[in-house]
Amino acid sequence: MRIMRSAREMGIRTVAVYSEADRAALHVRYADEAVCIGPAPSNQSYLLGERIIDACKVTAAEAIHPGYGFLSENPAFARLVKASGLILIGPEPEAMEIMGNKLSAKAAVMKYNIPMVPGTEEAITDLAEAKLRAEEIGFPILIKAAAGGGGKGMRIVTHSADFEQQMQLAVSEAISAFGDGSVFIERYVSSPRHIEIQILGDTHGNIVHLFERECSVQRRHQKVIEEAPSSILTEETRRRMGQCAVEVARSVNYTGAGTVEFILDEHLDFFFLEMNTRLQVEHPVTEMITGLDLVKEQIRIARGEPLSFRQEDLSVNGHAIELRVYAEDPLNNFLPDIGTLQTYNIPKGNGVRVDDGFEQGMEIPIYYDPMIAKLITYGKDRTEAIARMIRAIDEYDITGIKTTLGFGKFVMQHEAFKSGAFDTHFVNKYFKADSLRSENEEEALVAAIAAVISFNKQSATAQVQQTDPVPGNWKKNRIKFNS
Ligand code: MV4
Repeated sequence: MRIMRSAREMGIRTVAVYSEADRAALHVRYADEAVCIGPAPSNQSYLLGERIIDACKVTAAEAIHPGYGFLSENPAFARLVKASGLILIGPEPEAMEIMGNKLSAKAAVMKYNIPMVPGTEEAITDLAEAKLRAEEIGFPILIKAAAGGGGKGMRIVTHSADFEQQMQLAVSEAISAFGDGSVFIERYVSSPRHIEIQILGDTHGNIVHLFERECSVQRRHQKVIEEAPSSILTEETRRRMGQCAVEVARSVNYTGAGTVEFILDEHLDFFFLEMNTRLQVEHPVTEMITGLDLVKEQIRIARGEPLSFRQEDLSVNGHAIELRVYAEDPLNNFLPDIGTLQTYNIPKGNGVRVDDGFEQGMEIPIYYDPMIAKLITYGKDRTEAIARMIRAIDEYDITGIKTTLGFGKFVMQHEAFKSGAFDTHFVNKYFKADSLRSENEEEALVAAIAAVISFNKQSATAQVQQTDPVPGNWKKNRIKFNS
């Protein structure tokens, strides 16, 4: 839906591909044409590149936007698209391939002066040698899988004595997850912030950055809240990180939209980690603060057009926050919750954007990612964006499935989030299921009171009186009643 909307504004006709589970999906109805590419499991549909190429042939489609998941970072698919005479709206397969491996990514940027966490430059082949290197770096160290993603194959080693055992575990995890047992080590940055820079490169050698996104609020490597700009960066650090990101992109002649991922330590020193060679889920916050449409930019780049702006033309305007709304139960260890959207009403009004693909009455399928929507708010500053997010969460009306909306409100109201003093440990450090239970109980109490009042209305004695009201926070206001 997100991608087709931009295509439509550009006068481009679209073809949706869908699995049997998605027959009734909104994107199927929105597209000019739609082609079924197989059964529900993604390895029998959305992950089959050949089926997507076939869908292009039968509809005479000219280009493919690979989205944010599935085949979007798959160099073999990118090559297949090219070999079929089609255009992939994304980078060249070579850039995808290099950045798809953390070690080759680090090697590619080595000749540029990019700060990196001290560690081994090649895959570990000799345990004894690696242990010596770990002792040089100093514990704790982090073992990472070169082919890794989503935190898989990562192991922290606190003591030298655990090194061999943790290495073996990391290698076997990497083999089973990626079919590639290459691992390397780095100094472990214990409480980092995750900050990433959006870049755009055209096919004429122009590369710009679109500032940063702060993505530190995550749970088990699944991002929950993203914002732009980061509340912690100074103008100087922002400029230096942006410049580094442009150089990282330049090291692989990057074309299209991409994201350069950094961690920031407690001294605000930053280190390059990896590059994501796709448009990311959290791109809307960058769109809000720059005024650009990143999908349109991707399409223009794929057509061979030069960027229509230079770095000096870009600036940060206001503040945007995105909450990922997952069909998960925060009270039950974020277990995915499937079912029917019995009620589904989205928030509206000034500064609110909802990117979703569901309507009231639809089923949430079990087959795919549990993220059902993204709620994005924009404000003149961070305080306004937060207040607007809380207002929008309160307006969002979803029944039939459990969601992470209440969890999002918990984060927005937390002192550490409000003050900007948080890192990647925010959720583990501050969130307990009890943090939400009290709010739920309060809502239940309000509902019970409302029922009593309504029941007693005919006797005309019911009175509701709020004491000490807090504007926009009515659920927290104490209610006195007599009936
Ligand atoms: C790190 C790190 C600390 N030190 N590298 C996690 C996923 C992958 N993209 C890189 N990750 C990390 N690499 C060093 N040397 C901590 C993390 C990390 C993390 C990074 C970004 C966002 C969330 C995270 C959660 C846990 C660990």
